Amino acid sequence: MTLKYEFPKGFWWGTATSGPQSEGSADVDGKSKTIWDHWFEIQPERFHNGVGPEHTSTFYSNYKEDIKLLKETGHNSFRTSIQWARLIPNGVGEVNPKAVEFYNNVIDALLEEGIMPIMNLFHFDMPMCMQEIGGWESREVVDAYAAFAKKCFELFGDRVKHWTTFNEPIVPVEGGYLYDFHYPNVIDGKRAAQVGFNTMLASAKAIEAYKALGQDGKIGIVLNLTPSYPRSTENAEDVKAAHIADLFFNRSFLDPSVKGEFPSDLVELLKENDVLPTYEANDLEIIKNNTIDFLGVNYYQPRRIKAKETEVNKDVFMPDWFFDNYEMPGRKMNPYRGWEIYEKGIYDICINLRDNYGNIEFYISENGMGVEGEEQYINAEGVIEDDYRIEFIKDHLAWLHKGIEEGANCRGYHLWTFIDCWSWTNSYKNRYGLIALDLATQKRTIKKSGRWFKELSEQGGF
Ligand code: BGP
Repeated sequence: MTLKYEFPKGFWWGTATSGPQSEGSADVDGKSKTIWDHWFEIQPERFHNGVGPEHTSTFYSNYKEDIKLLKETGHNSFRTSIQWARLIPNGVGEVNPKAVEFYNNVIDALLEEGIMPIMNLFHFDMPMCMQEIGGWESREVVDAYAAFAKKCFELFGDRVKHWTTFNEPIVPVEGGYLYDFHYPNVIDGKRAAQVGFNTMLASAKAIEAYKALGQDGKIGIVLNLTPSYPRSTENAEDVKAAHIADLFFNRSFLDPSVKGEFPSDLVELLKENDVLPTYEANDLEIIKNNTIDFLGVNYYQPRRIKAKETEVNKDVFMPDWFFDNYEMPGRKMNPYRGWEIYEKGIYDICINLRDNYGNIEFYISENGMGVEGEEQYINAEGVIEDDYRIEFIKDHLAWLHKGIEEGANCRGYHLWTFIDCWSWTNSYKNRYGLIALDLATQKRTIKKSGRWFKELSEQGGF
């Protein structure tokens, strides 16, 4: 069969999930609380339908069967995360043997099925004991995280050859310190800047620890890139506003991760507004010397930006002082999640990485479509016919293919997600999986997209 879109040999086909969203067993076998467990205890009403982080799928107890389903849906690679609160329940010190056993079993089972594990070390899941001493505002936590990362490399690095230090590090900054959708629900741009800087430093320190061990693998970071498009490219104020949004939400982590340096215009802007984070003498050198080997790109949506038109409260520094979001007429929306669908964004990312970031090796580490009420698409055989998801993937892959043809160094495509999973404050509102989960019975049923994904992976394209 001739394929219209054929991807390079050895392309990574798979999905991503995270420990806190899939493992369940939140308080089993010595795992301590994360900020999510804590926040749900004190404010359950902030979670969709009051469904908290203990209601995930049951990967902790059911990983063997789930890994068979990975195989059945054509995965040759898979990303999940190691929960810090499970491996080192006090944040520092003693390692939990039950957690070591679990992650060893998962890694071995993946390898037995010929599925390459990509292990991530932080997916929004700050151990509560670490938050209590300041979370990412604290240097002690930065060092504790680096020690946790080193422990993971020592324990699992003989088999795991692809690591990522963080998933979407900008999200806890936005959610926890700017826009109130993660614990600790602070709204303060100055503190946000410090949290962002310390997270970046923590990533570099983990990379430093990895390199010092001399293991023969690669280490990277997963960033959610949101290309920023100005309302009008002819309006200098719109262009400037889009540039500033790009500095805050993309380049704040992309530049130091790939190039080892923060963008000078971002530094200037923070300085002018008296919100530059504090740092120690050799922090910048650590960041400079410990850049990534490869990048994971999560792509969901672009940002549409216009010059600031609305009034701002100048009491607390916020990125929003410099731009407004622009509701571009006619843009295609995912009505459930409220996110714009703009397939070409994935191509623009390819070209940006090719031209401005040394053509860094990357893979699409998340892309996906969250849908409510998928039960309405169940056919007589009990299978969800999610043709919209297949179309969504194809449309993005077509643009990704074009980017690769034009020289972008992309090694794979991972969908979010494998089995429908629990999702932060949205809980089970939006379903993203190749496999449907019945939360009450824990029954898994492969969706039409899951069958199609296997074909896609086996053919190496479509
Ligand atoms: C990404 C996260 C995932 C996942 C996904 C879908 O930002 O890395 O953890 O949740 O988005 O988003 P949501 O669950 O908010 O709909």
